[in-house]
Amino acid sequence: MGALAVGAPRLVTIPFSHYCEKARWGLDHAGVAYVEAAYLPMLHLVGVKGAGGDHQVPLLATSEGLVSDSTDILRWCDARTAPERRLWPEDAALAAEVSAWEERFDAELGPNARRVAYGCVLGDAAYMRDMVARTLPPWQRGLFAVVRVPAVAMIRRAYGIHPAGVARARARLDALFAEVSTCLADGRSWLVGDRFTAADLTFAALAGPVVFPPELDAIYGRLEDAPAVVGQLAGELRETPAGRHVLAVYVQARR
Ligand SMILES: N[C@@H](CCC(=O)N[C@@H](CS)C(=O)NCC(=O)O)C(=O)O
Repeated sequence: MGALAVGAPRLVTIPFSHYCEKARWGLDHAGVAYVEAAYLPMLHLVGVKGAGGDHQVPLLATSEGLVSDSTDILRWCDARTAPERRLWPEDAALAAEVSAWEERFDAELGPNARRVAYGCVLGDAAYMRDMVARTLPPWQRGLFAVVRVPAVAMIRRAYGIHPAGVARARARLDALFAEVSTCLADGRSWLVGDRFTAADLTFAALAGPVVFPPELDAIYGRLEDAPAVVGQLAGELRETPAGRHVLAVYVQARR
């Protein structure tokens, strides 16, 4: 167990990480007040280690201890939410279905969406600079201007951002979107049961960087201003039922 936070929980993030958006959404949905401590990639280690964590974000430091994975953060939120707003239904069979989707999205959608999205934008210095400017304090913007080239090279290495890797990730993304589209083909509004759950939240949050819902403009900027490859990617995914589900879930459950 790491350092205990005094007062409101502190959410350590890389602000444009989709796993961090998932955690933020869970906290907002539960009505939990928190303070976000946002860091550039690599610099996030200062925030994470300082709070007593390992190396990944999101990390939630609470007065009861650390919660160090986006799924555990959603569970932590659920334990503080009225039953009718919980992200896992009370019914055990439905809850198991929610967990099955949620775990698949964490394992398959998160890494592949990250690879595809970084593949589109990492090489665009102006886009990256603007995203950093939208989401991080001035001193980190200044630092990014100095370290951008080696930082981008490290991100490329860490996540395997090269043409063949990005193409493989895109194929996996398309297969997962096709599977979700099939699940939605009976006209259902939510992936499991008759209300919003952790399955919808996780799918929408982790697909955010490739579908570009307008609710994320404060982070990623407007789709019209993004590199043309992003417009094409988001346009193609938005034509699928799964892509439309991402947009609909953001409208209905995130505004
Ligand atoms: N399973 C983790 C995945 C989180 C994750 O992959 N975080 C990335 C950012 S998107 C990270 O912290 N990368 C930096 C590192 O690993 O040091 C979760 O759901 O919280």
